Amino acid sequence: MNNSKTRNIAGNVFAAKKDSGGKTKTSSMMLFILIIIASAVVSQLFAQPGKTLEGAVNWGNGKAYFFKGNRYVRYDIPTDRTDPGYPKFINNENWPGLPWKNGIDTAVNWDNGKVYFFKGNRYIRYDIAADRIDPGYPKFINNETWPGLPWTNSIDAAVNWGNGKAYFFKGNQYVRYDIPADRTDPGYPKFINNENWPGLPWTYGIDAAVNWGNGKAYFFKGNQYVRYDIATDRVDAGYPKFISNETWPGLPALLK
Ligand SMILES: [Ca+2]
Repeated sequence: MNNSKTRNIAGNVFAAKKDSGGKTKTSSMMLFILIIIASAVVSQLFAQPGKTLEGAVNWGNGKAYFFKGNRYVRYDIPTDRTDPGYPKFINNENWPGLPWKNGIDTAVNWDNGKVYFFKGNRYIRYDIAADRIDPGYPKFINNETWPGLPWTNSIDAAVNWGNGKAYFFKGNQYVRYDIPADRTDPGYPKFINNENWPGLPWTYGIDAAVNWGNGKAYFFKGNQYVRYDIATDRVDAGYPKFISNETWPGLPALLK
């Protein structure tokens, strides 16, 4: 079916060429090229960018932020819904000093009044009280700034576990970072698997993770999420679920 279609299109083009004069031949070829360019542009415009989150962070004041592309939403934790007026754009007005307008890899609240944002091979420290990034950033992700972290770019997700440890995820691996000692714990990276993360349905490519501050953490991948119970150290029953307006009111608007 597809082959014959291709043959017909090719045949028509050939016939058009054969029948046309010189000038018409050139213009029909240009039209052909324009159609190819136009279809490429249209397919880019309508391409599903992937309904996935890029970052999630608990701000520690009853609000959480979710990032995707060049936009973000503020989520109200007590009422469990997206605040009115969101999504908004990531810009210098909304995030003073943030050097990036899109594609945040991950963000993590360090629980000391600072939030770290990561993008590519760099990161920044954001001061919650001052509501702007600290001077001297961005810095590079390396062994001096993040001792023991085995990666220097494109962190998938990071979450503060609330017990002096934070977890960083990249690909099929993760590390546990000791916050007071400011270094990666020995023995890491380890693999993301059912032994290390009981009940987690994914072994690679975590989009985002956030500690909800109530003994639960959420992990997001694609159009799904799981709720992880920190005390029992396993995914709660009934997960994964889909990210929808029922499970995360207002959040799907960010993923469009
Ligand atoms: Ca991410």
